Amino acid sequence: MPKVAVIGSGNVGATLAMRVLESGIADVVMLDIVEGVCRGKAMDLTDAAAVLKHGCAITPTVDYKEIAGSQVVVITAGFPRLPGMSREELVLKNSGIVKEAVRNIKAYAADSIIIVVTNPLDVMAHIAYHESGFARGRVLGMAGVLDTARFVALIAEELAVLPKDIEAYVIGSHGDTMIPVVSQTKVKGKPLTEVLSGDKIAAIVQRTKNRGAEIVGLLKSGSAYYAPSASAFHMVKAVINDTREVMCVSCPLEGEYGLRDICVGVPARIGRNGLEKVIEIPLAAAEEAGFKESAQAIRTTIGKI
Ligand code: A3D
Repeated sequence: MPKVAVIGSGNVGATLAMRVLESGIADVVMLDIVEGVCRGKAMDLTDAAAVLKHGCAITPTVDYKEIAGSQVVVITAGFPRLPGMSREELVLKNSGIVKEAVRNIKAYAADSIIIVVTNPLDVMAHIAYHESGFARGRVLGMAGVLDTARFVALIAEELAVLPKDIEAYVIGSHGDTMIPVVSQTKVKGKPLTEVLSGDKIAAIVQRTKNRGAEIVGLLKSGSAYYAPSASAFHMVKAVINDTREVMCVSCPLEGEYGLRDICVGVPARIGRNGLEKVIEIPLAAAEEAGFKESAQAIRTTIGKI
C-alpha cells in the first residue's frame, strides 16, 4: 500500500487524511506538534474505517521518523493570519514551520514528492523548494486547483451547468493578484465570453478572488477546508496513481512564461514524478501583464524575508 504523510492535523490536514483513506489509495501518517488532537482525530478516522471498510490505516505521530517511506508528503502545518498580525509576521512564522518540515522530509523521506498547502502559498512553496534542494518537479504548491475550482463553481452556478462541462485555469499567485484566465475558459466547448456578458464575467472573477475571504467571513473562525483538502487530494492522487492530469499548481519556473527562480501558479501535468511538464497556454495581453505583476508580488514578499 502506498504511504502519504500529512504534516499538520488541523482542518485541512485531517480532512485530507480522511479523503486519502476513504479513496483507498494509500495509508496515512499524520503528524502534528499537538499530540492529543492528532491522536484523537486519527482514532476517530480509524473508527470510521471500521464502518467504511476501506482497508487503509492512519498513524498519528509527533515524530518525523514515522514519515519514512512516504511517496508524498503534504505540508499543511501553519498558522492563519491573526488579528493585528502583519503579512510579514505570518510569513516569518510559517516559513519557520515549513523549513522545519522540509529538513525532516530530507532526513526521513528523501525520495518523496512535497506538496505545500501552508500560506502564503507561493512563498512557502519557494522556500520549500530551496530548503529541500530537491529537483524542481518534486516540490509543488496547492492553490491553482482550488482557485480554479472556485472559478468553475461560480460559472457553473451562474449558467446552471455542471462543473465537468467547464474548462478553466486560474494562474498566478494565490491571493488578490490571481488571474482567472477568461480568454481560455470554455463552457461545453464554447468560449465563456460568448455565453456570459462582460459584466457578469467581471463579477465572477472578482468573487473568485474573494471566495476565501467570503468563506472566512461566514465561518467566523478558521478558513475553508473542504475544497482545499479536495484540491490537495486531487494532486496526491495524480502522483500516487500517475494520472498525468493537467491542473494548476504552484511550481518553480525555469524560463516558462518568461520567468525563472520563482514558484507561481501555472497549468502543469502532474504524475508519478510530481511536475511532469509546465503547460504554456496562450494569454491575452492583460492576462499576461497581470501574471507578471502577480509573480512580482511574490518576489517582493520573498525579498522581505
Ligand atoms: P489549522 O486548522 O489551524 O491547522 C494547522 C495545524 O498545524 C494545527 O493542527 C497545528 O497544531 C499544526 N502545526 C503548527 N505548527 C506545527 C509544526 N511546527 N509542526 C506540525 N504541525 C504544526 O489550519 P488549516 O488546516 O485550516 O490550514 C493550514 C494551513 O493551510 C494554513 O497556513 C492555511 O492558511 C493554509 N491553507 C491554504 C490554502 C490554499 O489554498 C493555499 C487553503 C486552505 C488553507
